[in-house]
Amino acid sequence: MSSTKLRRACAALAAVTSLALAGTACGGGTSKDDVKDEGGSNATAGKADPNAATKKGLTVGFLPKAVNNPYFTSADKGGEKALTELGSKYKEVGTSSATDTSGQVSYVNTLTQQQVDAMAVSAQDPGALCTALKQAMKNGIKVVTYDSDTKADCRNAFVSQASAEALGRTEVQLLAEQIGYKGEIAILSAAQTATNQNTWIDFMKDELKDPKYKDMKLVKVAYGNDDAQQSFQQTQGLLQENPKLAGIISPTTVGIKAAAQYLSGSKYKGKVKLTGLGTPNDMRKYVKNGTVEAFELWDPAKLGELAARTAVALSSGQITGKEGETFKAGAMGTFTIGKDGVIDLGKPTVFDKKNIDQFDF
Ligand code: RAM
Repeated sequence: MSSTKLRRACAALAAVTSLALAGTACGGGTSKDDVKDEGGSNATAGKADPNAATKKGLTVGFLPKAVNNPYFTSADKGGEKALTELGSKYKEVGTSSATDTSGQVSYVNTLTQQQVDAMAVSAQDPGALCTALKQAMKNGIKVVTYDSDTKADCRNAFVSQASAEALGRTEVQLLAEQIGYKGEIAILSAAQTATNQNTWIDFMKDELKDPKYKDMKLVKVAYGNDDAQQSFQQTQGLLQENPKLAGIISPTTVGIKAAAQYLSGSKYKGKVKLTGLGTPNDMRKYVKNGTVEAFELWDPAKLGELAARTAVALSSGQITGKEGETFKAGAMGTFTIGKDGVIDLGKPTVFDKKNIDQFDF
């Protein structure tokens, strides 16, 4: 059996049996570092070859936090488009809830069992997927996280939407300007375990330590679980429990839309300020009706495209995920891998009534 076939057989076995059994049956497991690619190039070994040919005919599985979130529909469509252009295949699997961590683990195992070449995963939880992702990598599958990361040793690279620090700090700055640097504020987040939101919230808290925010107080972090109804109810609860609330930051497209919907139909419209991360198409009407002044986001389709191109570059051996490696991502240009295997998409855009009509996503 060729090394690739053996690796694939072991991958399938590992996904359906206990890890110990698979390990024994596969002679203790094959390290990704000693797997040679059938095409002859040392695609999975420790050294990147930036001039290696881009492989075609690969299958890349996308596993978003939740399949019914329009943000991920846009992101994954970007991934699909890029893979089609590159002559590879796209597939998407995933749970319908952003808090079904065990469901997400099962989908990692499913993709491993299906012997995909690479997977792009937006993690619902930083640690829960690790064992399954490591098993996938052990079997030669390239693992890219996008949007929401796992631990650095549980994937080959993380495609980040923007600098997490800049996102966290600018959301506080945006709200501070809107409330005149004064008053009680709250955060309406997604799932309590979401790696991306929690990282941004840590930077928000750090930003708030600056003396210029001394008259602002974070009174509560609520979780709407990226579910429209729960986010709507959490917004309602925040305002009932905190009648002096001056503003809300919602760093989730589902949360900010639901909060805007609630505020827009309430006596708080235009009085309690709302900012965070939303899509221009979701937020347009709330900007136009005076509920929301300004918010930010990146283009989700570009994030998905970069995740797909990173997966193909990894599978082609052009990069391994080490800091300093560079690769060409088609018309998106050249990207350099940063510390801990992080690749930044770029800078987010701030949307307000002046520019919102220029965007359609
Ligand atoms: C939601 C998800 C996603 C996040 C965006 C901003 O759609 O929580 O992970 O990146 O919002």
